[in-house]
Order: sequence, then structure tokens, then C-alpha cells
Amino acid sequence: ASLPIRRALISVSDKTGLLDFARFLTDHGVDILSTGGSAKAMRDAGLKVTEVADHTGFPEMLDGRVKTLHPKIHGGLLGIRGNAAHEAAMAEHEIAPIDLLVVNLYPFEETVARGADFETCVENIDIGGPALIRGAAKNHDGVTVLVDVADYAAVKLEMEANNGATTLELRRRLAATAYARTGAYDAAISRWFAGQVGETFPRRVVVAGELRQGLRYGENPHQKAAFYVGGPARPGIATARQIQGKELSYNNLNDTDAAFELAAEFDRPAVAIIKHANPCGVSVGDDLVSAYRAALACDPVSAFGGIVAVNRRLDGVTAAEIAHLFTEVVIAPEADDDAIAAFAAKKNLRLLLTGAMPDPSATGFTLRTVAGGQLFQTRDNGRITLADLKVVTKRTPTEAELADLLFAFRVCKHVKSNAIVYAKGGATVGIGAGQMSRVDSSRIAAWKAREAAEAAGLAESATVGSVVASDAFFPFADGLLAAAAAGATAVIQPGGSVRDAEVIAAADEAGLAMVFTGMRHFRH
Ligand code: 93A
Repeated sequence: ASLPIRRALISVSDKTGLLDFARFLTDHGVDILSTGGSAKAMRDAGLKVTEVADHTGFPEMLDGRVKTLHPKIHGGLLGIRGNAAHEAAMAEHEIAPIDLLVVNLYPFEETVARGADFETCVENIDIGGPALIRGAAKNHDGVTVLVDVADYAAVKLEMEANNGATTLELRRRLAATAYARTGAYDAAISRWFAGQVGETFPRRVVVAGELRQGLRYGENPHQKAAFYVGGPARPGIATARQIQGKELSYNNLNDTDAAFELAAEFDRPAVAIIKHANPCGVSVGDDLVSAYRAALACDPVSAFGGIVAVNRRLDGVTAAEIAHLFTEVVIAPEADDDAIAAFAAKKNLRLLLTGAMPDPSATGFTLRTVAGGQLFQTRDNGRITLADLKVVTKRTPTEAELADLLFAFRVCKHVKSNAIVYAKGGATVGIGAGQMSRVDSSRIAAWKAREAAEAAGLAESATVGSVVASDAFFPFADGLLAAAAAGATAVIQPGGSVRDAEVIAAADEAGLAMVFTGMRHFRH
């Protein structure tokens, strides 16, 4: 059986919940040792505290860089309870056991995040704190270690239930949390340092992440899954607050992320509808409701059970329109009360609000695993604007075509390769995704557009008079000719094929206008 906690060392930068917890300890007869700021906060609240300096007989020094780094402290945490030799050594050197350690570290991550200068960041690297935490966690057999304010309650509950003691089970769990914290802390420091010395890809990478939630299963029900958040703060799926609806699944999270990142590409009101991480309809418009209608028209069959992202505060009219169709998730930066009310009856629909839109130009990394390793790359934050376009055909695109070409190419960036996107009037009208040959994507996109037109009772396919975008160059003229046959009048593509001349000649012959972007947007 565990012995009751008699002595605690408290040294915390984040003083949230400190006084309440310290009072609880005092009420349970625990002696409290503490460092400067923490001791003052407790003493000011009328609690009895012994300063570490008084306990060790060694002053806090070097601007606080040395406050707890003393054998009386580390011996008190590390000495094995019930080990005769350890107990004898502790007695000889007057080292009192410390049964509970409560530490949270200098706020290094927050200091970096607020853009502090180099020296300030370095000064916020905690040395003594991690040493205490690692020692206490190693000796979890006899010592309880708390590094997270959220765990104070669990220790209180156990102490209340067990005459002031904790269970080994809890101490082990807290030890695991403790090493997760020191590991993440050092990872943040090394990542920051690598950035300071201009290393894009440091020698060793520890992916930042904190468990946000366990998921019911992964991509398939026989796979286990969890959602971790970390890295540079960026509004999006990781900052989303769920307003209503059942728990999100792995696929929901992945698809919702894809939807929101796509919607973020546009300045005008925009709607993206996603299925299986590919868009099945995207549109910009004068307002969200018209953008939603146009996005839905692209492929209303696939949109069933889809995910809808908008890049503006969601209004009630648009929400009511979305609610007509079975939709899994809606994600928006914010929503009007009317919009929230419009979804209330749809128990299964999840509404997520992120607070803000992500910046598509932001730098960062993407990561995917391969057998035995990971592939890192800087994120695809490339964004083609009018100034980047090079007209390669005899005919120059009209202004309306240019607007649609840029729109279609932005969408293309978010479609699995090979990607072909037909667009007209600021809306996609046909999307071909994920095919192994570009000409197949081109045909599928045109075919789907025709199907949608037929279902809507239209006389001709919406691809007639549309523009077409390709995420990579056309290796042969066939894909381009398929687009011309579908009725496209203008083309946007990176260019750079050995057969560019042939493809340009085919475009001229078909009367197409074509622009090269010089930038490819593969997405595999
Ligand atoms: O400067 S340190 O690296 N050296 C130490 O010996 C030390 N001991 C505790 N930082 C140290 N701490 C940290 O001080 C704790 O991790 C905690 O974050 C902070 C609490 O200081 P105060 O009680 O003075 O506010």
C-alpha cells in the first residue's frame, strides 16, 4: 500500500488552480516546499510554505537559473522508498523525501509564439523544471508527479479516497504524462533552434502533437485512430469548436480539413463541397447562398453525405439551404444564430466553427508515412495570380475566361491527381480526380458534367463555354482535345512538356485560348 503524501514541492509558472490545490494539500497535512514566485503566491493567500532556499540552505541564484538544482531536492525525489541503503544515505545527508512534485515549465512555446527575441526565448528554456519532472517520474513508485493543471483533480480524488495517498496506477499514468511533457518541451526547443540556424529539415524531427481525442476507428472500422494537434497554430480543423452533432470520425476530420483549406483559397464568398477528400463542387459568388447553389449544381449526386466548407460567417439562409440535403459536416469561421438554429433539427449534422480562416499562403510542412520513415515537404502554398500567367496560344483569354481559369486552377490544387477541373462563371461544372491517366480525368469530368446537366433537364452540358484546368501539363494533345470536344474554350496548365509545341498547335487549331502557369499542383 502507498504511504500518504507528506511533503510536496510546488514550482509552477502557470499558477492556474494553484491556490485551491495548495489549500487542499495543506488541509491534508502536507508540507509545501516552493520556489520564489509560487511560494509568494501561496504565502500571499495565507498558506504556510517553506522556500526551497530555506530547505536546502543554498540560495536561489544566477537570476533564478539555479533554484531547485540541489541534492536535497533531487535526492528527496529520487531516493527509493523502502530501500535501506537509499534511506540510510538520505538520513546521513539530511535529505527529506518529497512525495509529490507539482511543476509546470517556463512558457517556452508561448514565448516563441508571441514573437519574443532570441535572448528572451533562450531565457525561457526551463532546466530545473524538466530535471525535477524526469526524476520524480522515474521514481513514480514512491512519487506522484503533476505537470498538467488538468490532473490536479485526479490526485485530489485519490488522496481523498485513500487517506492522503495515491495509487500506483495513477502514479504510472502521471509519469507517462510527465515524460510526454518534457519530450514535447525539448522538441519545441529543438524545432525553434533549427529555425534560428536556418535548418529547414533538422537532423532529427519530433512531430509536435498532443492527443486531442481518441477516435472510434480509423479509415476503416478495424483500424484504431486518434487525433493529435500541434505545430504552429493555424486556424482550421485543429481550432474547430463543435457546436452540434455526433462525434467526428477519422474520415470526417480528414475530409473537413480538405474542404476548409480549399474554401480558404478564395477572397470572394466561397463554398466547397467535399467527398472522400476531393471536391465535388466549388463555387465563388456574390454571397454564400448563391455560391452554395452553384457548387451543389456541379455534382448533386456526390454531394449527398458530403462536407461543406464556407469562407465567411455562415448566415441562416445558406444554412437552411444546406440543411435540405443530407450533409455530414459543415465548417465555417463563424455562424449567425439563425444558421445555428437552422441545423438544430438535424441531429447528425456536425457544425464546426474555427474562429478564423487559415492563410493559404502560410508556410509549414506536410508529412506522410512510408515504410520505416516519413516524407516531409513544405506545404503547397503556391498561388497563381494573373501576373504569373503566360498566354501561349494565338487567342488571348477574355477577361471572364481569365477569372475562371484562375479559379479552376486554385480548385485543381485541391483535387487528387490527375486533376481536371472545368469551370464557368466562378463555379466548377465538372471535376475529374485521381485517375491514372490525364485523358481519363478529362473524360470523366466532362461525362459527370453531362450527367448533371441531364439530371437538371438542361439542353446542353455546362462544360459548353467553360474553361478547363489541369494540375500538371498535358503530356499529349489528347486530354486537351477531349476538353475542347466537351465545349471548353480556354485552358490553364503548368506547361513544361516536351510536347508543349504539339499541344499548343492543337489548342490553336481548336480555337482554344491557353495559359501556362509554370507551377504544378500534384496532390497524391
Ligand atoms: O531556471 S530554472 O531552469 N532552474 C531551476 O533550478 C528551476 N527550478 C524550478 N527553472 C526552474 N524552475 C521553474 O521555475 C519551474 O519549472 C517553474 O516553471 C518555475 C517556477 O518559478 P517560480 O515559482 O519562481 O514562479
